[in-house]
Amino acid sequence: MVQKAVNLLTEAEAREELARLAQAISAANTAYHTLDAPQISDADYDALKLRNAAIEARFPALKRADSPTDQVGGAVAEGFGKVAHRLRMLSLENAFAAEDITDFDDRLRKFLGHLGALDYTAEPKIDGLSLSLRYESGVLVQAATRGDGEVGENVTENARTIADIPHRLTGAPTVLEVRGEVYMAHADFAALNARQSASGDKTFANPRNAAAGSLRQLDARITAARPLRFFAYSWGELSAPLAATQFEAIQRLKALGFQTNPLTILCSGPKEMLAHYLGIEAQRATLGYDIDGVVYKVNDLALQARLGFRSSSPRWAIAHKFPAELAWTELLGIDIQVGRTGALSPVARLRPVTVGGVVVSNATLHNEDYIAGRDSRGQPIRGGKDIRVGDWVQVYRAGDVIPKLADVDLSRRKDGAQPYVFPDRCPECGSPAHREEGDSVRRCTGGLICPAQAVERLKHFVSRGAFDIEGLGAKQVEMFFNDPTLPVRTPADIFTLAARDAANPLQKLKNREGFGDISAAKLFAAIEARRTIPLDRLIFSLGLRHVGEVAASLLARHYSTWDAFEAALANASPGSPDWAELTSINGVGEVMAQSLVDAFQNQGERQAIDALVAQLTVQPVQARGTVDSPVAGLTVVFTGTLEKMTRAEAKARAEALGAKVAGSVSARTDLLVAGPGAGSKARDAERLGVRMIDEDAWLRLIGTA
Ligand code: 3BD
Repeated sequence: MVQKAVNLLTEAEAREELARLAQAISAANTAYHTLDAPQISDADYDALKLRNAAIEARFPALKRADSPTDQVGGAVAEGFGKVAHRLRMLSLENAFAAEDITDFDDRLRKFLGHLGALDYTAEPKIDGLSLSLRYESGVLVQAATRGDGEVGENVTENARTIADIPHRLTGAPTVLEVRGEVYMAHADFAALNARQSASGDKTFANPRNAAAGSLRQLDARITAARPLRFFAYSWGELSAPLAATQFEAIQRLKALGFQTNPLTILCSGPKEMLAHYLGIEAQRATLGYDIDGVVYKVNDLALQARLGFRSSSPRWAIAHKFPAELAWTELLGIDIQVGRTGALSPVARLRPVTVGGVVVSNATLHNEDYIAGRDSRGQPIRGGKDIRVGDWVQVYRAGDVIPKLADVDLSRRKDGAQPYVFPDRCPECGSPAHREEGDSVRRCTGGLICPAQAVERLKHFVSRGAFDIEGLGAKQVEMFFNDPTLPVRTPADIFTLAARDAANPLQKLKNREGFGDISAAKLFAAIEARRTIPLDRLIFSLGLRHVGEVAASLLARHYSTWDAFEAALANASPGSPDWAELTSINGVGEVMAQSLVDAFQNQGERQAIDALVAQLTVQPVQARGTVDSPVAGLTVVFTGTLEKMTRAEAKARAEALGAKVAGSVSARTDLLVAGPGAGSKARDAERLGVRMIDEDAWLRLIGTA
């Protein structure tokens, strides 16, 4: 076939050809990876890929969601491509006690002003990993892992090898994202481990790890040989609604060809939910796959929409977890780890023991009071029993978090066991370790001269919400920290790495073990790409005590530019105008303000910060108006009786639209929404000339009347 030159293609022709190429390349990939039976020659395959890339280069706007450029294709793939979820993958709130479930139901009914019982779906919580599948016109075009909920990994080729995942759907909405859990059944897991050990390969600790390890194989042929399964339980972007209720939506997914969990039922209120929880718990051991609880979801999708979500989890769902598994083992020793802020954290070194299918050899001991058997207020915990090296202790795992201790068995305590003496010097740098009034932890006072603090600060610096430099993770940071030729001891050193490597003709990074031409160049490029950084990320990356991601964002939004932020902190001291401004920021308290001021007025810290900023271009952050709505940025007050929704719902909705909701009317109020029975607030508004509207006008204003 004679092909038209790329530069002669019209836009319509290009679009058509990209669609054809995506299909052809995907079919070739499947034949090669999944079926292990290539249907076209390598040269033809390369020609297709090249043509696709050339068309995309000329028409970048036409690049498809399932572009072959982003797929894991041949053996050259170095890692998975990133996929930004069009709709965020949310988290689930956890509950452990029955009261948490009745509280949950009460909270929702109050929020909605609902007097009768609410209906919920109840389904087992599969202990696997979540996956989002995107179908366009009924064709599976992309599969992405959850990642951090915003950005996941493109595992399309791998997902195509899972038998439970249909490649084509009939009768589906044009755009349909199906979300669910990838897991491995017990029998398949046992057989896989048997095969692995027979072939001398590593075995997996539990089915969840086996599922994760199998899905995240760069070579889809390996995934294809692993018996993965998939249950659909939710959805993302849709071009048309699936149904009016959660239960019907799941039935619709089943009708489309997905596996849905057969233990999904409808419940009316907490009594039935708890009964189903006990029923599922009783079947847990015989299900044939791991579950770690039951998930309840409000059935009516219109109510789900009204309930919305806060920060990252929906208000309308909750996970009721099964009690954690427990195991007794011996405490071999207590190690002290030094964290980013100097905190000395005691860690129990345990004789390895299996807890819920995972071998545990460490557990957190929190702090010195915890070891001594006291809580932060000096009240006894564990009945006041302290923990000594050599004791028999009970460990448990709750979710993926680091294991904890539940109890200590005094009857097995060895003669002569001594109470643990918490160190008063940093085990890493020898500096005094102080415990401040009101603080539960002891901290190393060495600051950046303490190598442990410096390394942890660097790890934080390159972490996800901070600089997030590809190819420079915790492991690489530790390597570079102690590197004789290319040491990285401060954040600024990261940005001089390439220049220092270029200036050293003898020991190039690319010639080292674990590196090569490509990986060294990639690392330098990834660092270069972060030389321009938004102010909020920069502030968070500094890793200052009490300054997390949310605070960093508030600070950046308030000061907008690095210069304004830096000047304010360099000049602020309690009582000064800069201090007053700093602490006036909603969400910034005295403790955080002091931590910021301390850092910016400490010589060592200042030097490190200045050297870093000298390497960067800091992007200003917009003050407000990130949400595009008629009420974004307005300060709104609700008063009187609202008839269409509760006060809580009105507040949540206004905040979701970018408005600030205040409790009382002042000169700074932009809008008073007054229902019947409005009293003093309406009079205040009138006196101050604040605009006043009724509930219906409010609903029209926000476009939901
Ligand atoms: C399951 C969120 C919502 C759609 C948010 C309500 C947190 C893992 O069987 N429903 C299920 C299961 C998980 C779910 C939702 N329904 N979210 C659900 C879920 N039946 N496992 N999850 N997830 C999925 C998560 N994963 C990793 C890290 C943090 N959160």
